[in-house]
Amino acid sequence: MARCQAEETLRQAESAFDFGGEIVGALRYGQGHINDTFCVYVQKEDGECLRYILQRINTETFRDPDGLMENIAGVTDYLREVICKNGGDPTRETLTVLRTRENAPYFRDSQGGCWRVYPFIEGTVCLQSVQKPEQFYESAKTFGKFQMLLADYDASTLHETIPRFHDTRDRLCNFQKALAADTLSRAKDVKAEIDFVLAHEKDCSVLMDRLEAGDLPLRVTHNDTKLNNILIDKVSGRGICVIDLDTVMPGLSLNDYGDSIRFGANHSAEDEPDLSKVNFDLELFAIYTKGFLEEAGSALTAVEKEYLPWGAKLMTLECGIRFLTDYLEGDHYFRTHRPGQNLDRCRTQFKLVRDMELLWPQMQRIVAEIR
Ligand code: ADP
Ligand code: GN1
Ligand code: MG
Repeated sequence: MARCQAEETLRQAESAFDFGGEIVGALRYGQGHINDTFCVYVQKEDGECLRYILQRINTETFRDPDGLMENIAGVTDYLREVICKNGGDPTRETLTVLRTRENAPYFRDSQGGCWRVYPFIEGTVCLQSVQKPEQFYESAKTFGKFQMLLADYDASTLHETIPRFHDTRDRLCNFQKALAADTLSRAKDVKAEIDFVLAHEKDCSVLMDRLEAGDLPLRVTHNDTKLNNILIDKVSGRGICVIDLDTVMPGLSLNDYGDSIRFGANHSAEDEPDLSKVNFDLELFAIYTKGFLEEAGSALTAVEKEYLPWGAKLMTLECGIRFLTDYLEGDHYFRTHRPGQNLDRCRTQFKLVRDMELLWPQMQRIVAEIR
């Protein structure tokens, strides 16, 4: 955002929300691919400093900001009550939507931009990759617990913020359309990746078929369970808060499990260009499986547990297909910082899928043992 415009947005935000003091600065923050996130610094009258997360909702991606914020306000209000009942600290264990002075969950700036505010959860870290295995275990427990805490949430009240978000079959279909259109003539340079997708066409239906057959239940799920969507307490090292609630919707527990594995069960960045550094780590896979099942396992059916390896593989495949589709379409969905970044992202995902296929019997054995 240009400086003048940023200052004007901050001025408008300050009149929309009561921050409890004066805004003294704001900086772009975090590494999300979708929303525009800023950390806002506020000075109270007594000189103490407060921080807030100010986010512009990506309304290209989330077409119904009212429905989206109704979901997030509803879920976080509900979590606050449950956390209080359980004797926890709701100011640290869930996001809190700061309401505007008119009690709305977000405000529109003069250019139509939709902005929401969360108090910054202090004393936490947000990791881009696993540094110690315990951190991955903590993230598993945190996401597993999140699913359990929302087990009785009325799913019928939730808006579907992105239709067919984890319908892998539909993602494949979108890829095929992008390939047929090939508007930027990029297909000729990514033949190997295209062939990889086409060779996995059948796999894309595995979980959707089981859902439609009634073998897998829909639950209230997060749907974007990357390691960097939880906050870890700096002192205790415990996972404390699940963030990035835009995609909380009815979904498959396997997808929440699988997306975490996709992102965290390796030691490289999602966009690592050197594929020799990208290796699926079975030990991390086992650690996450253990943590997730410890928290959410009692609620999962036998079929859900049996299909955990499929959750891991299909979320990785699906994400790779999405990156490749975006590359073919000109990089308009995922934020990129350099040319070819979505292609690099796609390649890491496909490398991880290949690794998983080679290690499939071991993955199944690990799940069976932990079950
Ligand atoms: P995106 O949807 O673009 O990924 P996120 O909601 O995940 O956006 O926010 C981006 C980053 O901002 C997070 O990865 C995290 O580092 C930070 N963040 C978001 N909310 C908070 C919060 N309430 N307290 C502290 N940090 C936060
Ligand atoms: C996006 O918003 P962020 O960066 O947490 C995307 C996820 C992808 C992920 C890949 C709404 O997540 O689905 O798995 O990038 N979110 C949306 O890193 O599309
Ligand atoms: Mg995020």
